[in-house]
Amino acid sequence: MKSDKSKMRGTVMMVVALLALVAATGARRSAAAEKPSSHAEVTIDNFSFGPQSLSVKAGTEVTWVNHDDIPHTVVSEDLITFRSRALDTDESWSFTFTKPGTYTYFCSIHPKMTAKVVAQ
Ligand SMILES: [Cu+2]
Repeated sequence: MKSDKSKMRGTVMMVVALLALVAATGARRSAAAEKPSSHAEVTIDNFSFGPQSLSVKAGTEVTWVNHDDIPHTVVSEDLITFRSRALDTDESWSFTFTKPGTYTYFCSIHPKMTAKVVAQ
């Protein structure tokens, strides 16, 4: 009888270890699945940024793509947080918004071009 009991305990331990392994694998999978969703795109077309207001989760990488025939830049209102080089046709530039906040930006070549990214 004693050996039966210890055999059972061994089986229970194995099941617990298996469950822990499954849980760990699931956690790793969901962490990996979050990566692609933390990316967003803004297009520059006909002298405007689209969308005008982009809402993202903090940690999201935003990529701007210039579809115009003339160069544009992407510069934060405070001139410090981010500042792209001049983007020629079909060139892109990315910035990751690590901190929550509202980030208004503009094109330094055409300062009337403005838009914002809201990171939550
Ligand atoms: Cu511009």
